[in-house]
Amino acid sequence: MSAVTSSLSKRQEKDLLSLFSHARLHLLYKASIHGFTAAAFHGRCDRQGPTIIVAYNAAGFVFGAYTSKDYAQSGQAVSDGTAFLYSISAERNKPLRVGSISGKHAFTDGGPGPNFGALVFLHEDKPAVQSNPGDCFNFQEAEMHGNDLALTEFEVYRVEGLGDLLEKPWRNIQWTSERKQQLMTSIQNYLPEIKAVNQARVLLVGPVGAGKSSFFNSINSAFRGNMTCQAITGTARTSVTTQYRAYTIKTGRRGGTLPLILCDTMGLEENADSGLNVDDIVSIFKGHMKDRYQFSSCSSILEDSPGYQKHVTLNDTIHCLAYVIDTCKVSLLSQKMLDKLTAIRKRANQLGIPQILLMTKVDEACPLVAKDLKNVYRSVYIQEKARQLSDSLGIPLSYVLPVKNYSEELELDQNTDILLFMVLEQMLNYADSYFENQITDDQDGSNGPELYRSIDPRQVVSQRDEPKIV
Ligand SMILES: Nc1nc2c(ncn2[C@@H]2O[C@H](COP(=O)(O)OP(=O)(O)OP(=O)(O)O)[C@@H](O)[C@H]2O)c(=O)[nH]1
Ligand SMILES: [Mg+2]
Repeated sequence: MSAVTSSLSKRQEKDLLSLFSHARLHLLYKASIHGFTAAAFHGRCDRQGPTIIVAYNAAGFVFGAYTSKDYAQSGQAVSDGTAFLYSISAERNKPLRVGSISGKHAFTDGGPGPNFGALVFLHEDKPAVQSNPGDCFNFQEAEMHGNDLALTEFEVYRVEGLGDLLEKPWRNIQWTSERKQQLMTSIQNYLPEIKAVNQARVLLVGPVGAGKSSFFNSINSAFRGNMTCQAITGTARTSVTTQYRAYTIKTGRRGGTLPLILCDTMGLEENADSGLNVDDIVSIFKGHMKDRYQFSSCSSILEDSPGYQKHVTLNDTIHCLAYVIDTCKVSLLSQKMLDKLTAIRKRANQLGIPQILLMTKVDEACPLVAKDLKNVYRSVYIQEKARQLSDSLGIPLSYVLPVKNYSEELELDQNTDILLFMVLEQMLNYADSYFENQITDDQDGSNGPELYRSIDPRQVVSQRDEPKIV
């Protein structure tokens, strides 16, 4: 999913949001990228629920129209008591808001560009607006758009209500230093159930920019005790991560390594021939991809590729798969992306790999969570997004974990660490389920009872005991 970014400045976005009581904006359509045509507009904005049009002109006006009703090209005149036109300009310290003239409809739901009577956007499939004040809405043209009817940009956002806080959280978290310590200790003391396996291997997979590399950096920072940035992170159209990386994590500067390897990948994109491909993911599942393999969108790793590892053991295979999804983009996941994720899920199921879903950027998604991370399981919005993800990917809600990565902070934070460690603890629990399945699969005892750690959970592991994969 390549990133199409908003042209709104922080100040303009704040002004726009002030027109609603408690909302988030999701960019659906940007004419400079998708085309200044009615067809491009309808292709992205029809049947999206409440939306706001944001038109920009060279005179510095940001103006447009809100409706809570769907665009559906029905040909009908649509009434909407909540619809309004608005204008934001640097000269005004509050947005201008204009409701419809009493008894008049809000817009004509036709095939051409959005037609609010007084403002007709994408007029004749051009970057232009037609202005007819008095037709359904009344305003002074100089105040609305400064008489500049040529558009420099045209965007449409879905407006999502954020809801409030639940009285009771949907998961109980102890936000205490004792809990943080307890989680840290249990993660550090974890030992995979199979003796010959030294570390649980967890694979991070998800769309471009979802926060996969940041998750590794955050865990690494939390265990080292200071901010680290070993994995390169950032925002770009295509994946910032282009190499497969299997990261080990140290506890403290000179401490030992955690019994966990986090494997970072290139981001997924909608199209079949861009971003990380499903065949490469399957090779990673089976342990065939070497650390630092350079991904290529157009071809997958082959047995004779330099980064291909032929002989693999249980130490090399993936023991838990974590999907990483940006909470802000949940409702914008395209069918193509969902299909890709479903194909990955199918292959992981076939190989018996347990799966978990991380919902990142909860701070960006909900201002109540940004204000206080302890609201994460009380935010109606976050709960709704978790349910939505669980439904669309067919993953039980209990496998969905909201998380906040460190992104711009200079100091560690106890609550952020607790959420991060809870995710890690679940990953290790799920890796155990994978190991348990290996044990069940081997009940004929052909590998010998000494294979499993349950006999002596603290026994030191020898590299020479590695069981072979069949
Ligand atoms: N506010 C906030 N920003 C985040 C969070 N996680 C990641 N980011 C930011 O999102 C951007 C993308 O993060 P990355 O970790 O590079 O994402 P990625 O999934 O590795 O992306 P690719 O490697 O390009 O596929 C960066 O600017 C991060 O700082 C989060 O939980 N909260
Ligand atoms: Mg990355």
